[in-house]
Amino acid sequence: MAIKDSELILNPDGSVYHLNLKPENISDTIIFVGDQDRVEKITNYFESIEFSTQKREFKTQTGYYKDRRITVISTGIGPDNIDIVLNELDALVNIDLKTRKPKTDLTSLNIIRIGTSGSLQADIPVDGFLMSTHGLDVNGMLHFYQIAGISNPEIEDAFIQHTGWDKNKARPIIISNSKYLQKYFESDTIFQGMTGTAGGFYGPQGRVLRLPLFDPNLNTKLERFNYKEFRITNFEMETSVIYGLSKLLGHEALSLNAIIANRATGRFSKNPKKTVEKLILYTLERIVNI
Ligand code: R1P
Repeated sequence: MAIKDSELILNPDGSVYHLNLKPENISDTIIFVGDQDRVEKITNYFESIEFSTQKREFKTQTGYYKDRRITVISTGIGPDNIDIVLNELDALVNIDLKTRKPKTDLTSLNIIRIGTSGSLQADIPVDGFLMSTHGLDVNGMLHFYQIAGISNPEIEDAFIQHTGWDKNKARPIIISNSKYLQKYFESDTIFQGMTGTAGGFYGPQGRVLRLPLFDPNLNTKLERFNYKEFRITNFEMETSVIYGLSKLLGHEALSLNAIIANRATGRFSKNPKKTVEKLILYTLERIVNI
């Protein structure tokens, strides 16, 4: 059955509603960044750019780096934006936009996030890189989908017990990365760990300006969580939902983090732009081998 106009919204030119993209505008290798200004920091390294567009915070450029066709897209901040970006990108490759029907021959995208993040562990320093082996979802967005087959209840239960997680908050969900992509990006120079994905920057990540927190000890509990080989290394706002929706839709996803703050030591990078720049180069050099 055709998907109704109200459910899959297309612009008058046939592009998808928020991203303003048509199927031919994107590669199957896609870099996600949060900040729209980071898109050109990446595509400045490209030999050529064949397509650019922007609507709201969603800026997209597609071009070539060392003969590899790559799309870079800014997602803006937070899990809610990832819901839009991943569903619309998937529609571009896996739904026939003319007949409005899902295709039978599905395409799997390679999605690599280059993000900034705060470390929760004293031994993961500012200006380091971290690859997320898992996303720990503490924001609840994924509960609107059928996630039973992709979560890790054993580690989640240990986390719930360790933190005394309040039953009125959404159950935390743990989703693993793409092991297929991980092997192209792991090295001695990049830490690995479980990344907490919060639905906000201040309270949800334990920052106090004027509002008291529901659980003032939550960050300490996160820092101390230790179950089998799992510990929580850092906080940001997109990874768990990129991992969750990618798994559900059949895409490969990997999140790479430039650590620009250390919440355990209270330090902030003296040159976060340089750290992000180095992670961009690290990523581009490896993406061409996929
Ligand atoms: C918060 O300042 C934003 O920075 C981090 C967080 O995940 C959040 O999106 O990532 P980006 O630098 O990729 O946006």
